[in-house]
Amino acid sequence: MKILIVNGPNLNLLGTREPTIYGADTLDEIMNRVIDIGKTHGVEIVPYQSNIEGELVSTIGQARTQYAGIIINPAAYTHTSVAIRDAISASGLPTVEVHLSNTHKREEFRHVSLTAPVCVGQIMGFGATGYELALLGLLRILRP
Ligand code: CA2
Repeated sequence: MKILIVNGPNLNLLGTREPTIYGADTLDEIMNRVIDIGKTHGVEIVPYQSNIEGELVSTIGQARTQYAGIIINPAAYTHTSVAIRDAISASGLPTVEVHLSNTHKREEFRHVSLTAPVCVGQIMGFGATGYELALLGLLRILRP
């Protein structure tokens, strides 16, 4: 079984700036931990990151044939992208939304997620651990 992790714009900067908001770990370090946890569950985790909305849409659009589920942090596109929302919905794959920060404690424009309504659930405010929690939640859905 394969699970795709989609990371949106600027998450490639993790560990280099704004550690008080997003933590000190790099995206590679976070993804490697999830890959290792996936291995203990017999699941292959495939991480992906792009700063480009269309690339994110295309990657989600191609996921259906290869993956059992998606974990996504759409980053700033969470609050703006109808295209990513539609791609998640069209994929038909169970998708869990992750945010490192608790966006409800932040600026008002971050309080709305266009993507959460087409996801099975959302995890936020637990930093990098959110990706691990998302994997456990997704596995419960895929292997009840
Ligand atoms: O809390 C999250 O995970 C967010 O998805 C992060 C996005 C933000 O726009 C969302 O509202 C909440 C920003 C990702 C940018 O990541 C950076 C990491 C290091 C330095 C600068 C940006």
